Amino acid sequence: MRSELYIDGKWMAAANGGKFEVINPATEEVIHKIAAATAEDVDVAVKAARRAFDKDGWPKLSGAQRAKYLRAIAEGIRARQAEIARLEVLDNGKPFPEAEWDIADAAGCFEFYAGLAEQIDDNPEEPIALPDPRFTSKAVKEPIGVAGAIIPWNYPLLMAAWKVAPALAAGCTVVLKPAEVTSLTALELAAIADEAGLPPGVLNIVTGSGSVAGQAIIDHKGVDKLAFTGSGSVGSKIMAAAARDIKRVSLELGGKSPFAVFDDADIDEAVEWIMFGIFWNQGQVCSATSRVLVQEGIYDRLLARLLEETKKIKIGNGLEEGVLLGPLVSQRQHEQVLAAIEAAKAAGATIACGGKRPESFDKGYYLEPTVLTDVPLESDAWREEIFGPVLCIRPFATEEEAIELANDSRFGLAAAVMSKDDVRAERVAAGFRAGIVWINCSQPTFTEAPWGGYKESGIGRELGRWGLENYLETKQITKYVSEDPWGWYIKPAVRA
Ligand code: TAP
Repeated sequence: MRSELYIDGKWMAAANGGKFEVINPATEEVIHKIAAATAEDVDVAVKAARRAFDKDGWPKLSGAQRAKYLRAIAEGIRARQAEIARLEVLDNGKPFPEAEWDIADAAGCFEFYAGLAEQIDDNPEEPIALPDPRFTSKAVKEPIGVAGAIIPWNYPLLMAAWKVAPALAAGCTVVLKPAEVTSLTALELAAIADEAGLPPGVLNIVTGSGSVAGQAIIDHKGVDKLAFTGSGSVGSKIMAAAARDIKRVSLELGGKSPFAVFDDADIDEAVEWIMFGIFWNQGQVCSATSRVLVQEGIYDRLLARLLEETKKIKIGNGLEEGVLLGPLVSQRQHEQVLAAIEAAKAAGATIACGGKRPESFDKGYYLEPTVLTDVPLESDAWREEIFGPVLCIRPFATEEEAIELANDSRFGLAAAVMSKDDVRAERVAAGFRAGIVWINCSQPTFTEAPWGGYKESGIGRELGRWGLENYLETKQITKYVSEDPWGWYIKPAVRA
């Protein structure tokens, strides 16, 4: 396990020697200590990233040259997939097969953006048709500069990949701060990038707290672009910092995503997707479909099946075979989710199953998968992100009511609909005010497709070509091509 900051191609301790503890959420044991970057360390990292961008020529490489590094990083991740997945389980708590899936996706993300980097070479400029024949014009894309990337703890390596891969493909250089509670795999990414020969300063990883290292990144004048995934409250601070310095900004924030199941849906299939939508990764998923709406005709039968299946979920250490639900990521998150369940009860909700720490565990941040019914529409449980394995479920009568309930939220990240009537499913999908809509499923995520939210769920889109655009500026180059030496502006005045 690595324990130092990775800055300018070198491993180093924090300037003041500070460290923070890494806790295994399954056992509550301290398993490691990692350097806690200070503002001084962040300054060194940003200056290295600036130099790599402004002087050392990373943005001047062809897309194909940058793609070689990205492909080498993808290969490096794949070569160590099981080992990195194990680290992710120790750090985050998720079941090992889920971690393996994440690590493979992270490698795939680097490969995908290698492909897009090569395409930049194929289409370096876009001609612009002008109404005046004395001029020609074209638009070219150029990297924004130094990107400050701040990521959360729910998909540690994958979230790093979602930001680092498109930024490097675009020609930006990066200072990345992983979440303090899950920094291990970001440091492995640095080691892999180093082995891949990535030039010094192109990727810098500063581990440490949000209030010190994160704040130093967002306040640094040498950073041109802020890319953030996490809570709305920190997202708002990041946007304020970006507004002050006119930095480019993209935000991927939370959600309270609905899943509407119509009474022509297959109940077993629906139950499977509902469970995937809320219990995967312990429900610590920004797009978790945490508000399920079920049409009255099948509500009772579906709820009964859901409770039956939910009670069968094997809870335990993510490294144990067959475990489907690991511990929550941290004591803080465990306390917050338990508090949200208590608040739901106080507001009048019924705990149909779960709702507490499983009795068989006296250590570890475990929580039973929880289903809440009778959740008042105005309660926090219905309206706010809980970010844990907690599902709210309620019946609806008509399509109009389902859409209205689904859209009655300050968030708009994702939404899902299930119906055998394709025309209706498409109509409901069109009616959802959300950036990601799933029909007859919940959560499948493809690197190729745009990811991001409406309303308070964020600004901008990650993944696909949209993810690359996040790190590019558009430059207009217009040329005067007329043979008339008098030009276009002066001539009328001279004539007069
Ligand atoms: P946040 O506080 O938003 O943390 C996300 C990242 O921002 C972490 O790296 C964090 O650093 C950093 N950060 C915190 N304060 C900062 C500041 N002033 N300047 C710059 N960076 C800063 O999320 P959390 O506290 O871990 O989780 C709280 C809630 O956020 C969750 O319950 C959930 O509702 C939501 N959440 C959403 C997502 C997604 S994917 N949308 C992911 C995680 C959490 P630290 O290392 O110090 O935390």
